[in-house]
Amino acid sequence: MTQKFKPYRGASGGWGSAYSVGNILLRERTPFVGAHALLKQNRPIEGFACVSCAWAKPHPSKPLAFCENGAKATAWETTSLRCTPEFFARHRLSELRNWSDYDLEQQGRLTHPLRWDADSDRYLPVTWEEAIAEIAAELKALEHPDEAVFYASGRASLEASYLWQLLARMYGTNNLPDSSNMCHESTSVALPESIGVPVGTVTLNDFAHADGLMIFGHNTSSNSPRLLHELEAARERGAPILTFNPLRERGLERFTDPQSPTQMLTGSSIVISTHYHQVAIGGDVAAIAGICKALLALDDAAIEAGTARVLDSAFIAQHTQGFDAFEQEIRGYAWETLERRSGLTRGAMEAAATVYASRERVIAIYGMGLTQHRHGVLNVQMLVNLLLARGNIGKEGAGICPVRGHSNVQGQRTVGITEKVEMVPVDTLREQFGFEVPPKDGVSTVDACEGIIAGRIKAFVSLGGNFVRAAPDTGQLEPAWSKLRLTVQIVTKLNRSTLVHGQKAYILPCLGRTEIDTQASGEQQHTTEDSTACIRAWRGVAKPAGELLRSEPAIIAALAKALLPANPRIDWDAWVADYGLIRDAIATTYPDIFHDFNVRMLEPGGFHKPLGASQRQWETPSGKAQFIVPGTLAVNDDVEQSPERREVLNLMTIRSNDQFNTTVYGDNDRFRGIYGTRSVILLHRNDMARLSLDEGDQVQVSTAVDDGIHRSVGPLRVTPYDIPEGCCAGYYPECNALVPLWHHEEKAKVPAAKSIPVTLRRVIAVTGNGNP
Ligand SMILES: Nc1nc2c(c(=O)[nH]1)N[C@H]1C(S)=C(S)[C@@H](COP(=O)(O)OP(=O)(O)OC[C@H]3O[C@@H](n4cnc5c(=O)[nH]c(N)nc54)[C@H](O)[C@@H]3O)O[C@H]1N2
Ligand SMILES: Nc1nc2c(c(=O)[nH]1)N[C@H]1C(S)=C(S)[C@@H](COP(=O)(O)OP(=O)(O)OC[C@H]3O[C@@H](n4cnc5c(=O)[nH]c(N)nc54)[C@H](O)[C@@H]3O)O[C@H]1N2
Ligand SMILES: [Mo]
Repeated sequence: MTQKFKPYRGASGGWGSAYSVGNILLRERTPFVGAHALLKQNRPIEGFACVSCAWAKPHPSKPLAFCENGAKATAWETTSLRCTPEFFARHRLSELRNWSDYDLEQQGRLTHPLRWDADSDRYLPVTWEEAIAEIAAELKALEHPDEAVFYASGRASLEASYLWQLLARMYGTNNLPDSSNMCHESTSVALPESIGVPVGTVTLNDFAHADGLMIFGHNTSSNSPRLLHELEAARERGAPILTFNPLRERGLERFTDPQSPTQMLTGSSIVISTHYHQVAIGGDVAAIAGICKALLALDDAAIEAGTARVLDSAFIAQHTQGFDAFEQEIRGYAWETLERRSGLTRGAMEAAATVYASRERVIAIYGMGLTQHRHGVLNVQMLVNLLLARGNIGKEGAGICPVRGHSNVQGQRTVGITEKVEMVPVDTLREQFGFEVPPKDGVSTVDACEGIIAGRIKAFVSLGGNFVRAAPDTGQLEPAWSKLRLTVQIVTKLNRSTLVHGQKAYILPCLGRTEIDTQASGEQQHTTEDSTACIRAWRGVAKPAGELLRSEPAIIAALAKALLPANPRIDWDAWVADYGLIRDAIATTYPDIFHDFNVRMLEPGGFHKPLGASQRQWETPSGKAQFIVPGTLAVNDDVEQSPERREVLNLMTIRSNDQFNTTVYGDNDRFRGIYGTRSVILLHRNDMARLSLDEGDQVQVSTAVDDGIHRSVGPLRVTPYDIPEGCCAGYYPECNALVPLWHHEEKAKVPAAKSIPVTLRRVIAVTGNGNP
């Protein structure tokens, strides 16, 4: 496809979205069942939960309960394309390693268990029995269970996730890193300190009652498009929406609802953000501090005028701690500093405070733009501070809303996938299954990478995902990864993590969530938890992509039987035969959340996990909600940007509208007006002028840190863009090689993929009009 760069002036959603869905159905040669499956998408009990994002599904469901990207994800899974042993007979892995992510996954669904054959450098078919026995033997041969890692991407059901953590812990390790470690772990660390819960406090009901919304660092139109319906409804009620994002994301500006015949036929659209603030990358702490400072000034004025207070002083007195220190710190910041750090004017921050102060029920939504920073935890806590100042937590229509990524990533934490022992009900598990949870914390994603690079970790078993591609510092990780003794990928499609493999390597192909899962007791249901802590049952509707595919619970149980000594309290076969028994076990481990699980999962609309904060019960050490004093306004204090380092830009890695994480559906990023290529770097025109770069120049991008490692990606096309000066953007996962492993959130260890200091070097200059 030819490359094209042209601002997108349309709304998000609308016909562009309908065409895009049509295209992928054609390209994946989606059979009728696949297209038909869309009608069952997000229909609880009779249908399946979307395999794309974790946004909540309304009850009752809408006639077409899917969005553009959900439809793409379904088409991707229900494709009629197959990646069979014949494919591997034609291609050696050394060849496949040069293929793009797109081309690899475009081969379709994997159909056979496979084992890498060193002599021919190919994957050859192997029986399930052999594969499982050999993997178990390798794991048993390790000197210590901590030499193995059990990674989980966030898609597996609650049932599969529960079995996964049990398998790892009974084997002897808490090495259970997951995709959250690269994603919302900043949330999981920030919120318990602030409000005593690890997840968001709002439900769809709150969205229906909010009279104001704020959106920080979330690209809603591409990544959780169904959330646009809640935003649209809020706008129709007259609620203002304040957006803070370095980029003017199109779907946060205008949206045409594909479900609205009037909007579709008339081409009309609705304005989503009433106020759009292009904060600098990493400028959120300063921006929120500025809004809080303006809020304090409004409150001072109200006290003087004898009018209603702007701060919710009763709430602050009764429910919170630490306000005085917080207030003092905020008053102490100079506007000039806040402006420089945030990239916003004082007027903009004051205007935001005025709008915020005028609303009674406000929800704050956020995504990776807050979490993937050195101070990602502080980013989140500042947003909570802002909500607490006006009592916007624990009342209907208000609260904090981290938008989770993978469709069950929140749920897998709920049932024990975590490397942190303090999160595990050790006593209950001992009583239930008669085993001791290993006392030592396991590894996070970053720790796992360090362990692999240092040679401490010898085996890596993945329940989904594409670790090698999703993790930071690709240039360090890949060579180390191929020295692992064992790599096992339980996946649906070929990806880079299957090709850069260990000395013994297996691919175990599994059923996807859209597919009918038949076990000894009949067709099985499974459950997930969404971003609003709502737990529900689902079932697949499509015919499995191959006869040999096994479900994730069946694969995990087979591994457990081969790896672990027999345990009279666990009948793995019975669990696989009837997932209802796994749910009974989950209910025993976590009775407060999952009592009567098999019944409640079928309730219309599912059931919600109890969350103290949404009832104003604060499960923090002080028993109160905590104001957190920022202490710093810096983006990267280890790689601080000084005026002399003006050649250094701050790079964020972003997703296009045509990808799901490392799965690249195509080369177009429609809403950003970029077509036919992902090899671009988006720059402000002033930075281009200062660095003497022209549109269309090709540059090599290097990480500007001094740790003795050269990290570079390119060539990327210089593309002028509406982005704050000093900031630039490139695509994930292509730019992951630029993220130093140590450049992560300080407490949560989430790679700081949104603020990488980089320099650019021109390698090919354009001549004339913008064409190389
Ligand atoms: N179609 C599709 N859906 C997805 C995914 C996908 O890849 N494709 N991925 C899923 C997953 S796992 C996740 S975690 C979510 C990710 O969804 P998002 O949380 O939206 O993550 P990103 O796409 O990385 O976009 C981050 C946004 O933050 C902005 N941003 C970057 N830096 C800053 C900053 O310093 N401050 C502020 N205020 N904004 C900033 C960027 O401009 C961008 O709009 O989506 C999920 N859903
Ligand atoms: N630079 C940079 N790096 C990032 C990010 C960023 O914004 N910037 N984002 C981070 C985030 S938020 C996340 S969540 C991670 C994502 O990291 P991962 O979750 O590891 O990666 P995915 O790309 O989602 O995994 C895709 C693979 O999952 C497999 N798969 C798909 N469906 C199923 C299924 O039903 N079962 C099984 N077993 N396998 C399946 C397919 O084989 C597919 O190739 O990446 C992180 N890395
Ligand atoms: Mo994510």
